[in-house]
Amino acid sequence: MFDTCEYIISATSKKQFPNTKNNPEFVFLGRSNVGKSSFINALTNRKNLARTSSKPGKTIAINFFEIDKKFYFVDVPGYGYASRAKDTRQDFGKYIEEYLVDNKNLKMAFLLVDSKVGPTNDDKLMFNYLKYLNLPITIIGTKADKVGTTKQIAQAKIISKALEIDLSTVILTSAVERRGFDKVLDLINKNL
Ligand SMILES: Nc1nc2c(ncn2[C@@H]2O[C@H](COP(=O)(O)OP(=O)(O)OP(=O)(O)O)[C@@H](O)[C@H]2O)c(=O)[nH]1
Ligand SMILES: [Mg+2]
Repeated sequence: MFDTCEYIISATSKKQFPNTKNNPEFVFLGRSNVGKSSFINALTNRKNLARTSSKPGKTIAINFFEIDKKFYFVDVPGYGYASRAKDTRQDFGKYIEEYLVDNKNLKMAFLLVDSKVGPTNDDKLMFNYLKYLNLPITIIGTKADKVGTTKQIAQAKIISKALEIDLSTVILTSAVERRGFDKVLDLINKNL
């Protein structure tokens, strides 16, 4: 577990991005309401590090968290939230892109998809975009507690097939049941 988890800033433009001192960064992406902020809280074992909400569109800036004074977790606004004004959505796209492109410190993009729903078209677009940027990607299934125990593997297969990736690389997690995080922590440790 981590000793310190510190909120640094909510950035809405590139010039607000903090100087991460060439330390490793890990970003969590996914559609709105998929459970990104809850995931970060469960992963760090903190209740309210990242703000969560039952209403989609809670996270509206890129939030930086400094972990153990030596690496960063980055929580970004979710995509695919139709009710958001169009110009706001374009702004989001712009600064998420500014964050992702040419970011040499970014060790892993965790793409979160709903375990039960599987990858949506937006998820596939994001996955392809991350691949195009040559970023290391890990697919995380969220809210696995909503999938019956017997259906877990079948759901993971649906995700791996839809994205054409190896089944063994899909990690199903539940922030509610605090499950699946060991594998994620392993991946993070391997990239430090
Ligand atoms: N059952 C279940 N619900 C979850 C889980 N993780 C998150 N949720 C719920 O899903 C909703 C959205 O969670 P958030 O963590 O705020 O989602 P987000 O992806 O950060 O959303 P945006 O900030 O809008 O992009 C909340 O009501 C959470 O309680 C989970 O593992 N299981
Ligand atoms: Mg959020």
